[in-house]
Amino acid sequence: MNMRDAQSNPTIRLTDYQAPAWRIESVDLSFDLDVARTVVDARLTLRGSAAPGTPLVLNGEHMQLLSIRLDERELGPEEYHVDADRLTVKGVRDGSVLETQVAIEPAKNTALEGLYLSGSAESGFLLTQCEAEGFRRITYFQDRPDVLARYTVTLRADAQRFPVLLAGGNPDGEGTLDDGRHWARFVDPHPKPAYLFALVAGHLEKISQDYTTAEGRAVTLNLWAEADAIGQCDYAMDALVRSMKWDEATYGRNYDLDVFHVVATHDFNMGAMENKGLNIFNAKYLLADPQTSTDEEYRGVEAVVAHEYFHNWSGNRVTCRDWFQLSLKEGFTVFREQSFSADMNSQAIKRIEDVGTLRRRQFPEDAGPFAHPVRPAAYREINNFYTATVYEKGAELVRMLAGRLGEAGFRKGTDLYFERNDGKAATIEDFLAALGDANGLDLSKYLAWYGQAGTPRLQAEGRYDAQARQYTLTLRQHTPATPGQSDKQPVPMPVKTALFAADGRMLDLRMPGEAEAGAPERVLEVDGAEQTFVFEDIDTAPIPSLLRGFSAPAILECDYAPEQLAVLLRHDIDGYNRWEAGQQLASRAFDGLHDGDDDSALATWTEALGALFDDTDLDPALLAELLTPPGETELSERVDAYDPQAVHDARRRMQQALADTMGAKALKARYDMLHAQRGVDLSGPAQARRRLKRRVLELLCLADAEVACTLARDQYAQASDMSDRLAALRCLLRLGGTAGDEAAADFRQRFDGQPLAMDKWFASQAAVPGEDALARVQGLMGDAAFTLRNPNRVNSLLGSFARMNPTGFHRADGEGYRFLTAQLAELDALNPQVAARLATAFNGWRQLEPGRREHAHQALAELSAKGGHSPNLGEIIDRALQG
Ligand code: B3K
Ligand code: ZN
Repeated sequence: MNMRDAQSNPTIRLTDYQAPAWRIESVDLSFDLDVARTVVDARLTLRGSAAPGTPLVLNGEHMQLLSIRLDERELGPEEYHVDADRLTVKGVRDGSVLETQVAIEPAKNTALEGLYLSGSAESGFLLTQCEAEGFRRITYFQDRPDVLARYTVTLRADAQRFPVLLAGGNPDGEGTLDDGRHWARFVDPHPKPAYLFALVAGHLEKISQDYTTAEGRAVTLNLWAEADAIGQCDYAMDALVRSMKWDEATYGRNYDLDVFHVVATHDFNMGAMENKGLNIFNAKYLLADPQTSTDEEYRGVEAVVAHEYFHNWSGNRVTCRDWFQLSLKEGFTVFREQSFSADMNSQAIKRIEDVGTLRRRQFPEDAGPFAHPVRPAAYREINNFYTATVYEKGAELVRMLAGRLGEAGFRKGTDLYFERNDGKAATIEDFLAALGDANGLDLSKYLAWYGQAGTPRLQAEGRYDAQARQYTLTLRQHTPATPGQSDKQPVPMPVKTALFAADGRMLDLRMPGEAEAGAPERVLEVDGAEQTFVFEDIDTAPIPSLLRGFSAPAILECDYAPEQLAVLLRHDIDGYNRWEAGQQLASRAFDGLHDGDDDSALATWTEALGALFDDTDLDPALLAELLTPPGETELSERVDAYDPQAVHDARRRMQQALADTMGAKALKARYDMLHAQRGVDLSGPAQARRRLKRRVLELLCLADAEVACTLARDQYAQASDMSDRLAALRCLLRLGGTAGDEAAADFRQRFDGQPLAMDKWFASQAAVPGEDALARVQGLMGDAAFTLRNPNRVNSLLGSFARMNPTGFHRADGEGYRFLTAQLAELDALNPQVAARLATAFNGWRQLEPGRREHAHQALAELSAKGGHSPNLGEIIDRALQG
């Protein structure tokens, strides 16, 4: 067995890409599966015209080579070489067949990459995770996405211990063997890279459904889970069928195997994985039932099921040439998933949620030490680049392209992209070329977005000339420097624009050269550093509504008066921009409180919301979002020396003022009205009501704690679904006192042994603000249900503390930092991917006020000095310290 460490991981650069010297045409794998020791036989048929003598270099780690044969001949020691992370073979020709046999140890695999065990050695099941580079822990192979091979996989195992045997592809026979063992074979007709390989073996139950694709293929859909969870798969099945239909209708994409398996596990490093024909899901994104899942989690299941299914084309049929192109599949697939979710739910709310996620997760990334382009130029550990930038900002870039081409043009473009690149490993250039060629356009200027880190600033300045009845809008863009990339270019930015009068009227727009007024909403294309746009026949000083629908992933800087934002908040017909105006106004209110004692913007904000609160026609979900100011992380970006307590206090004052403006009586009346309509109902309107009810209860906690406490206790006790129960628990925990303790104790007992509910129990306590949080979290680590070996548990307790609880984590005495680095060191030895992700909580340390900054710096420096980290954690710490 061998280990890589941070020192042995060299930097990989996009500019160094070289096509492989050898290709692997087909691979025949056979597994003798067991928990402690699994033996893997691989038979690779090699192709290539490399210069004679060019050795074949295969990746392979954490395995023991038992035998090696080339073209049916056992190789002698001088004919091959085994290193810690590779196997080099001499004498390979076009058409050669290489056979290796290796042994691996799944039960010892705590990194959850390669073949590993979910659950206990006695009753758990075996599964694989190969993306990005896990296949090299299974057998010696060219573990890179541009090597596409045809797979035949045979699984053999004890029939009692592993009754279910699954691998990707179509089933190709099964049978029994001597001594209680059995076998099953699978053939995948579609060439695929190694990262899409998967197998699963163990005790699992399934639900099945027949599906016929639009092209007429009969497919069996199987969703698999352990016996105690199989009853929670129905919603995912429903979401899968809807996703398949949607992709047929929207992109003309059909499923392409006879069977599609999806398996749930509680032990998974991320959300889910799109392995060809055998998706594997973190249980959190597959299992759902009203008792243990919130409305938000239902929407999460729907989105992730769709996302992984959509990868079958955007990712699997067309894959990435190298990992720098990751956003080719991820950004595009996130965009596809966002469009699907918007179609299934509410367009405006989905957009608000997605932009919110981008701001909370991607903007800070772009502003911190780990800033990288959507197509990074270099990496040490690719797993560190499954980031909000590659995913969410990548999706925004595809959205801009889709907007530029229009619905029909974009569809023509994606059709051409899939047709040209089917069965191939493609690049971002291939994507832009196909979209452009299908529409007779050159889209290569969009490459600038892919290569440049940092969030562009869009400055807008309007000038109204009453005499000429002209409004002139000047738009300027610049992108601040990011580590290692100081010179930035202007990027093509579609700025969707409308103009409003002070009375809320949307103005007709006529631009120079137009005979008469046209659409009241225009897309202004800003390509250069500065551009000016003129609007004619404008009879009143207008208020510009810019970047409507968040038409480009930029930060808008426009000198609005608070009253102008209030007009947009009340009257804009674009639900997203209405919310955005409210967020801008709230941010101004925050500035006034944080930087001094100016509460003028605050009054404008609370008054505008007060009026909207009484508007019963408003979608309750939108109202809930309007009533929520930007979070502490977003607000922290507005201040120079970030003092988390000061930001928290200012935000709390805003919320208090809002609650006081509404008044306890009106809040309680609205709560009662919403609560009267409760019941297990997953429809959109019912979810929207629960969303608003939760927000109203939170505000009532500020307006009248006593009344709110009584309501929350009742809501907790009588809840028929998890959304209501968890919302009440969170309020009670924040109110403090015995009611919170009692509810937490009840929850602990009620959901004992139910992992997904327990995760919420840990998370909601870890997120309660204040200095006591650290002691609470330390106490919770002693709970019998806590373990560092389970990624969901780590994220729910430590992740919530470090990310969702700024006043707790950033304690002024630095104890929060020292606690986290101690956990990171321990976690890294078990699971480097999870440790590295958690460590990114330190990324913003340089923005902190001097006292905290020094503590954070010291904690990081001490962790770094300890050495011996995984490449994953090492890269994150080094970048944070280099800045
Ligand atoms: N492609 C996987 C993510 C793999 C992460 C590897 N560290 C899931 C997804 O994006 O669909
Ligand atoms: Zn994905």
